[in-house]
Amino acid sequence: MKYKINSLLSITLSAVIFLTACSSTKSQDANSQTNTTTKGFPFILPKEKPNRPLSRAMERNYDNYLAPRPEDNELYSQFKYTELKGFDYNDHDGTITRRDPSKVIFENGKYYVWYTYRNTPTPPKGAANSSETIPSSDWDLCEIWYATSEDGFTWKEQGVAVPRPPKPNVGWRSVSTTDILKWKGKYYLYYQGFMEASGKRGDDCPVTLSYADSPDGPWTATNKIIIPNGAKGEWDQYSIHDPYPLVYKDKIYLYYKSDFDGDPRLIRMQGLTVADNPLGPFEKNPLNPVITSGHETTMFPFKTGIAALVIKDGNEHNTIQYAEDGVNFDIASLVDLMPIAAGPFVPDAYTNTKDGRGITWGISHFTNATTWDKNHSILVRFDCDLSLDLNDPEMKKHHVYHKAAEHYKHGLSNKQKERIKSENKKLLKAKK
Ligand code: AAL
Repeated sequence: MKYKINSLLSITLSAVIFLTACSSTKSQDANSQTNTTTKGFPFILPKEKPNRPLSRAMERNYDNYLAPRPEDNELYSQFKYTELKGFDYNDHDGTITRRDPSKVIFENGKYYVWYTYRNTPTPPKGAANSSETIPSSDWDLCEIWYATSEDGFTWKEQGVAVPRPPKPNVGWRSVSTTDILKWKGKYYLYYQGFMEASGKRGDDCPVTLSYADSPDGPWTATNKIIIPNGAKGEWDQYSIHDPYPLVYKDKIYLYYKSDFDGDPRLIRMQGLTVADNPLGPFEKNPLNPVITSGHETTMFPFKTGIAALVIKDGNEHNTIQYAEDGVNFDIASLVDLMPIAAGPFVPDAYTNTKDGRGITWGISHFTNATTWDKNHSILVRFDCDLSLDLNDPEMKKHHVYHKAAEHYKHGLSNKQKERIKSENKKLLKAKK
């Protein structure tokens, strides 16, 4: 009996001990679980998305960019600028402009760039004051000129590539904003062809084309509209700007921009049109506009897709975007001080690559280079690291530092100062 009682006691004791042990392991487990879930976000930013609850912003930081840190993001870069040598601007009196450069290409042992060139008796005077010789805008009464260089810094201007054709051919009023395509050993310049002074209604034009066997010309004008404006009521009914061809998926992928929605609500977005032949027919993508922001077009093959610099204007300005299919773009990075109207050197622009390597430099422009009454633009070189083959930590710094003087240049207008004065007055009056 004694034995029975003892063994009963010992069984009960073991059970109690076992149960206590179990419950304490359980609570230890629970504690350690609580500890990991409530522990703060790690001090060292994880390279991979951590398996823990994340804020929407942190989800985005891992899902939307090529890397969680800008310096590891191949589509993030700073932009550095260098004044070009070799171009004369008539003491910057506004009578000579060079703007909207093409992509840079390397042929015959040198770099080539084409651009809008204006040489007029006066600076632009607006549509109302324009005439056969007085330009309405900086890109009115222009020709397409080109220059060559061995280092990309010092350029030798070679003169006209595409002059204005005689009236009434497309572009008789002005030819501007060109870009180059190399296709099956021939060269094609796409450009805006104006049939009236820019600014009469808006900045209205279609795109036309000249072709040549050599980048030095001679260029044969098609005198035809190659990329037509959209039908009445469509977003691109008035303007096809900034034609920008690439060879992608065995075809010519030509991106462009249009101004729409009417003045003063003007909006600028970008579209895509595709052809098998440089002379067309081009078929506009049914999803156009494919980029909802930006101003001039700047794209390059990147990995298996297409990357785009989305510069001024729109909700997504100051971004670099990427489309795996060349059509559906996502924001890949947010950047500062972007090159305006950038024409990059894109070695694989026409190789039909499925392994785009990116860009490291190009030519862009600064508009209103001095003052509005001497309005003209100048070409400039930009450098960056948007390349899979370069790793330049200086280009990957996280922000651009501006001196106070730069900020003060963007001061309040008189109208804004007046508004603030009257708001202060109202507050003071209410207090009395
Ligand atoms: C540029 C470009 C097109 C416009 C005008 C000249 O920045 O977008 O070329 O027509 O401005």
